[in-house]
Amino acid sequence: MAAPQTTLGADLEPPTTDLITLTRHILSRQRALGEEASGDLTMLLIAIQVTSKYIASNVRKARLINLVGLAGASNVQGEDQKKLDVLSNDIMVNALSASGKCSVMVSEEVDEAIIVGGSKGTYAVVFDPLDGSSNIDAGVNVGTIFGIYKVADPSKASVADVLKPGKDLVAAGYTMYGSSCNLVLSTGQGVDGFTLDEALGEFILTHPDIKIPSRGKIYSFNEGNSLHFYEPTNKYLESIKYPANGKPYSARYIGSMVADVHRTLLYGGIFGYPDDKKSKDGKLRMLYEAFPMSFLTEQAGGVATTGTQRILDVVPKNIHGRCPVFLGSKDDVEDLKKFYAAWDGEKKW
Ligand code: AHM
Ligand code: MG
Repeated sequence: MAAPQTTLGADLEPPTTDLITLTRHILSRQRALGEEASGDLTMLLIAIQVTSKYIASNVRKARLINLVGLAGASNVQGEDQKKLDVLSNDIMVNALSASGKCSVMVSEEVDEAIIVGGSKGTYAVVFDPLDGSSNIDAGVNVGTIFGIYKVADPSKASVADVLKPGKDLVAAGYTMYGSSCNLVLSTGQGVDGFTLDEALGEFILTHPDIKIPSRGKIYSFNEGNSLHFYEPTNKYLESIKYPANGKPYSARYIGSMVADVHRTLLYGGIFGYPDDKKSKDGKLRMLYEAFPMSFLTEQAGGVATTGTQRILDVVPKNIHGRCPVFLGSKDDVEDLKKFYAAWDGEKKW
């Protein structure tokens, strides 16, 4: 008997002859700004995309080249650093320093802000070189998150250049190292997603102008913490698990913010890492986790809140500070906010 046939391939399109690479995309955005664009942001973003390719290559080979496991040190938050955390950090610090366009850096893995001596760079970059470390050794998706601020006077570059609210970011993005390597970027004119074509060594525009659906069907929280959650968070979760219409939301939680936010941007729904009775500031770091992801979310038409205030309005007091995060589809996050608005309890945020 003949094997059953699939229809795969019946309507395959020939390959495009007009690839939009990330470099081409960034250059076209620069050209659209005309004379006022110096090209510095372009150079900086090109440096970042190279670090993403290099980190992606190391993540993929990690098990084979003895890059799994702990590095034997801990970072300022007291977390054990993995070898890949340290390597990814060094890759980014070296590339950004060498770009000549960056005079201040803040990394999750480095205690103090890094001031690049003698740099005339007019930008500051905040980053988590490899987010989702707990997933690294299991081969689960991890990612790099970055945000970019303008530096007013590079000769006086200081930590003050990054102690600014997320609404002041000029660009933000992340690279997800997963079944495919995706770089998602916003320079404040919407959000575009690129997929690394490993044969070409180029990020190709595959997700132009990402818009979050106004409502989703997925919630993404670490419910193992619900014992500690404030009442509005738990009540909201109840409302989507036992809804009046009998159609509960699905739960998806990878435990890598980049992967959970990436899915939320594409499919819609809500991602949350709440503050709670035990962790009054939540877990996620403001500068290099909450702000870039909130910037991308808003640029894609979604909402990002601490439960009671817009995340991008928060002014950070120190570079490794944390804040609660609820982000995603507009209608879903607005529903969550209503539970906080109706609550007469107190929380820090
Ligand atoms: P990390 O920067 O140490 O990797 O921690 C951040 C990660 C996020 O990617 C993820 O959303 C969260 O921590 C997961 O935390 P938990 O394991 O408590 O659910
Ligand atoms: Mg992180």
